[in-house]
Amino acid sequence: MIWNETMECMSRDDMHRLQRIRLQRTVERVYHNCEPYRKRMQEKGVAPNDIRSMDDIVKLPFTSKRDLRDYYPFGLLCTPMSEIVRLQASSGTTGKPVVVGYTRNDLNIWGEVGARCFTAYGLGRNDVIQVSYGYGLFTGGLGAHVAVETIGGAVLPMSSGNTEKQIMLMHDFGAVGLACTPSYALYLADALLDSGIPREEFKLKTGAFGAEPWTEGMRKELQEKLGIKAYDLYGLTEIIGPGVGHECEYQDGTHLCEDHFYPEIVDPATGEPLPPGATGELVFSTITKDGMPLLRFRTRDLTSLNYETCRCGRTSVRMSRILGRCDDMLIVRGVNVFPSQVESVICEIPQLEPHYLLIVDRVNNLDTFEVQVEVKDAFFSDEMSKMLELKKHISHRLQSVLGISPDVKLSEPRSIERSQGKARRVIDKRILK
Ligand code: DLL
Repeated sequence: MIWNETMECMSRDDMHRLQRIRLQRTVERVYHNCEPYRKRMQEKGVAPNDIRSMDDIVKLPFTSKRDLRDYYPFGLLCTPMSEIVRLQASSGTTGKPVVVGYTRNDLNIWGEVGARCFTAYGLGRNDVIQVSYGYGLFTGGLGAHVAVETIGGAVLPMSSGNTEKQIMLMHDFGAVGLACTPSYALYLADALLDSGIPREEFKLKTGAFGAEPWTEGMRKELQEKLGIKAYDLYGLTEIIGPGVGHECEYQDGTHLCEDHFYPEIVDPATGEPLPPGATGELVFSTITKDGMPLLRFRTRDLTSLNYETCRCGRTSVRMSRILGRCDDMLIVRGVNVFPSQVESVICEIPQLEPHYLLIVDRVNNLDTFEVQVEVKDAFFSDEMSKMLELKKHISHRLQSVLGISPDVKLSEPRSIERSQGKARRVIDKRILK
């Protein structure tokens, strides 16, 4: 099912034309209504009428999380406060949060793009959809909420936590859709098993998972454990929240709502644009938002874009799974390591649970790298030789994928801390030294 066929299946030429018009309008607006943008553009020697085609976008300065911090809280708003009807924020690792202001029109856009996502997952007006993303300043809960309301489904606003109740209501209310982080979905899957309620008594068939990187292996695990189809939901606070992109029934790339959020891929080190298909840093320009439009925002997310028409009929560009964030990349003994690479190895080994933790440290000027991973109940054994053999196998697989060999520590079932929101997978003790 497609929510907005005109926009989602438009020819590439028409899309380009629409994007150009919308970009030009946005550039005009930020230039005339927002001092920091005007200053930056003047410094770069670019004026609104220099943007004649989409290719001219590279003339515009980048924006980054740093700018949102520097102009905290409202310095990047392009409308008077009287037009702002909602504030959301994302907590950074340090200091002040990143704040975003939405006008009524921005909230309508959020509902529209969210509706595209949930429709693409096959959900509709007859479905009860449980939203177990956190409600509050985090955009997950309220973003998924407005999406479900827009498609006319019945939203069950659970927020995260209170797992027993989550399972009870999922069962009693016959929830068909579940929206939460993939790590929380995994937690719920285990809780569902523990509840003793037969799986056939649940109506769950669709998951809308995002807010953190996850792998194909994790998808398989979730689909099997919950008996559902698990779809990717992508977004970020600065751009709007969940709804920037979504998978369709073919689960073959995340369609971006590019009539609202124009994507580019650049070299994360130099900022130079990369050719179509190349992997690099995703950059977004919002081209319809009023409250706080962002031009050329550096997401730090690493991915690639595919402009071929999808089998579902949508022409919208598809991004591949987020490999990780530039700033999540660990450099261990000079080798680049992404947590998602470790996850893909763990998910392909049947004796392991997809619960893991990477611990990096520096001892005597040498990096140490430990991967803790849980062994499944059925395989956990007191027999030393069995466990040693498994450890060797994991080390060998990690070595061949990562190019370095971590110390593998097998943990007992359910010993690694579970997450109810975004999972914390990495402890880098070197940062504290
Ligand atoms: O996580 C918004 C969101 C809520 C998206 C619910 C999807 C579902 P932030 O807290 O600002 O916003 O974090 C944004 O999370 O730049 C990515 O690094 C990561 N991320 C979000 N969705 C995905 C995904 C929300 N589907 C940051 N796959 C982004 C991989 C994701 N990473």
